Amino acid sequence: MKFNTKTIHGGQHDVDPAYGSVMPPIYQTSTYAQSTPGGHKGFEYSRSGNPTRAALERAFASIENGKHGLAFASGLAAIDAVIKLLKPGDEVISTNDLYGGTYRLFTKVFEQFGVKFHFIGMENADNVEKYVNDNTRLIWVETPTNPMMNIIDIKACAAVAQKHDLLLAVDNTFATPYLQQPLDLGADIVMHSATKYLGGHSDVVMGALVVNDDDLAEKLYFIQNASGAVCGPQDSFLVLRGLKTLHVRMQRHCENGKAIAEYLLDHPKIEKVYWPGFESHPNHAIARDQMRDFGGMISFVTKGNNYDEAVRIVENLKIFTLAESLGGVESLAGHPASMTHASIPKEEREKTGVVDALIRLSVGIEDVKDLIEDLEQAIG
Ligand code: P1T
Repeated sequence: MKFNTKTIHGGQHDVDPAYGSVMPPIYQTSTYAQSTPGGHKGFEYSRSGNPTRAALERAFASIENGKHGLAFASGLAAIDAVIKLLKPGDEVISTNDLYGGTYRLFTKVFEQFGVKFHFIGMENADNVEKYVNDNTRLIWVETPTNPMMNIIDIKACAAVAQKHDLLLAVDNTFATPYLQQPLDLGADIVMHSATKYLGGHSDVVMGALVVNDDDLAEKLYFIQNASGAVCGPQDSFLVLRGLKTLHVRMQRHCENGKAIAEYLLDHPKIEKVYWPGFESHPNHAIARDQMRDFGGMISFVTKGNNYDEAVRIVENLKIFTLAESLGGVESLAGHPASMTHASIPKEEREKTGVVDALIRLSVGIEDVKDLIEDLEQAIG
């Protein structure tokens, strides 16, 4: 089955044996009647499993070309489950440019349980191997990175992971499986904030994991059930509905993203535009190799690198909404230093380019002429 068919039909066979409804019913129930202790029809309690969530988990697995999908209450809950595979003393090599909440979870929650994180630049994958030692268990990759749009070579990281018997997890939130499928490139775990492009309509907070390996799936399922950060049936339904248009939404996000990146690049008041579709992007060749297109996420800095100017621009936007999050049909603008990445100490974030004047755009699927006009009037 091709990707554009999988978004609609993947894992959706036989979703309603009772009446044949085309969309899976929302099983709004916490529990299931048993005829005798243990005598149930596959579901016993909705933390452990729910038919609507199960339909979504099959869809997640299908679009990421994986065998097992797991849905969580948020993207961070999904990441939390991955790190719970580790033990005190274990070490993780993570990209140093990543979502601020992921950094906060790693440093403020898991470091106190004795897991050690190395935050390193991964634009050159050779750098990764230098940090491998006997305690290393996991490589954590986000690509494109949030918000600097760095591109990390997934195949090269997979080679390091295989050589040293490590797990490779890829946060595929920015790219989505429409643009890249990390399991096919050698990753062991794909993670999503399904809050973003997978849901696609800014109405649900959710996370996802997809894996191929049966043992790994069993361990993650154990953690999902034992820790309990599952999503509800209503949210599962909404994300399933969102998924069905992922490919058409992504096509338009990419077209609009390209037009806006090029508009910003030519703008006399803009100093620097971060978007992997430019040939001048340092890892454009890798992006071209591992991605199908370049997406609708763009970051930029105005000339003079001025905080007040950045704030003035995001406040003046009328169609772009100033808000956290990304990946919905509507365009959003964010100020990472004070919003999504405020939990990273200033000196750490500035090392990776998250300066006070940085603005991040999630380009939506509106008419691109309106979006450019909006940027024009806001930048001035
Ligand atoms: O918000 P949540 O669903 O828990 O997902 C966390 C997360 C994980 N990974 C990436 C790459 C993300 O971008 C996020 C959430 N990001 C934002 C809310 C944001 O505005 O960047």
